Amino acid sequence: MSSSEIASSEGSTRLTFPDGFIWGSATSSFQIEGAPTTDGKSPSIWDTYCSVPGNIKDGSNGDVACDHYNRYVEDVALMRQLGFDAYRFSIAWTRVVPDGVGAVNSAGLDFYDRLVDELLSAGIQPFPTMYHWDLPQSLEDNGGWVNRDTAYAFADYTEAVVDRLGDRVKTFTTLNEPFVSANHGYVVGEHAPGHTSMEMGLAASHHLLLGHGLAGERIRAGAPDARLAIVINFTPLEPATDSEADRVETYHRNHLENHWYSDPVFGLGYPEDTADHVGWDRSEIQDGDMEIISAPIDLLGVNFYTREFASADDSFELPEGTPQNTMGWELHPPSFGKLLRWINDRYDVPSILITENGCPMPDNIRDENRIVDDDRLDYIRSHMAQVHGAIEDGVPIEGYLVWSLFDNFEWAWGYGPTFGIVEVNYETLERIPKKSALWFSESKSQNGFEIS
Ligand code: GCO
Repeated sequence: MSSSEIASSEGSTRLTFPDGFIWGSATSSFQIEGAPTTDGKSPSIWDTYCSVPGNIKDGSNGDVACDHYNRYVEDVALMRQLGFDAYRFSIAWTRVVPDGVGAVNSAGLDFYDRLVDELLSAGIQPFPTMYHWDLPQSLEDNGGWVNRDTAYAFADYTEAVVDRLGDRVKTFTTLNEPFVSANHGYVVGEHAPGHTSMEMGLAASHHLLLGHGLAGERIRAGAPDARLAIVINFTPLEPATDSEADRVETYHRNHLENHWYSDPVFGLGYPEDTADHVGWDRSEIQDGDMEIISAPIDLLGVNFYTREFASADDSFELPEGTPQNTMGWELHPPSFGKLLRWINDRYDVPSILITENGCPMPDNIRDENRIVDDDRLDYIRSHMAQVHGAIEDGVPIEGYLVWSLFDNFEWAWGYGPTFGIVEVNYETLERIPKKSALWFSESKSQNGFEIS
């Protein structure tokens, strides 16, 4: 059966997704695992970054987080109870190759081995991501992603993971949001490792993409039947005003945020005029790099949260009353549907999985012990309706993973923003599904939902 849209007598509409549509959730290693030194794990750039006063809003770190490293059995059982098809998680490089290069730490791999087995026995497809921002500190000490060697180290680490998990994992994802790794980590400095240099960011962007391509070769060789994926975040941009300056700003920011990674992966190269505009000499690009980067992938992971407005003087603020989440990001579902059609029109994309979509909300209403998060439920429902509409228009979307399974460590924001559909009590570490989790679970069981 394909997707369908059936109007009911009460004025609401039932949206049904195609058979086999994947419903699930996503997390990342540093945000949930804790256990920062267990079984031979070394520090990542995020352990270091958190240790500098002022870097994290609430002064917190990832030392305990959701304690998932010790509670993964309980966590998988919860996902099974909710009926999820898939779980996207990331692997901590610092557990598998603690020095960044060289010796493989078997005890670190054992954890992901057990997690994959636990998921499979619960009937949940594992979607591991090789890199969700937690670079080994030892590599950063040698220049991090600004150093080309890091791309090769990433491929070696990936090979070690594929050797261990490739007999069971059917989709391997290389990078999560390379834009954020390069921009927030090397240009803006609001993420680890905290550099503030456009030049470093441009070098990092190329080496991240090279790392994706090189790791992809190892995935192809080590797990020929597995699918190869990359996860890219997209933030649709609109000019704040009609002025020429704002339109030029929007044009280049759009290239830097929404084309810079996907264009090279799909063989279109870097946006040349914007590369000139930001003064990139391209000295990092060596012969053959662009071919390695553009080797075919099987799946594009799309992360979407919000749209933004660009103004040349950075003066734009959302008008009062604009619907937004607790981090001040506008809630604008139509931008999502438009984006999905744009991706499908622009690229020869074999399949799309929504790998992240969700929102932090106040979570201040309870019924007994459960958070009643109708606002988050509405966000997920209205964004999934956009996904449904895009599927109807022929965009090949195979599933939707909500960000996030749990409330967790939201990077520089610490534990303030709560993205989870499952609440985590940070005192007791108890997990309690919010109303949105129950709705998502119920919708999954019917492969659709009502929308008014
Ligand atoms: C992301 C991140 C998540 C964030 C989420 C909300 O890939 O951006 O995967 O780690 O928590 O996006 O900011």
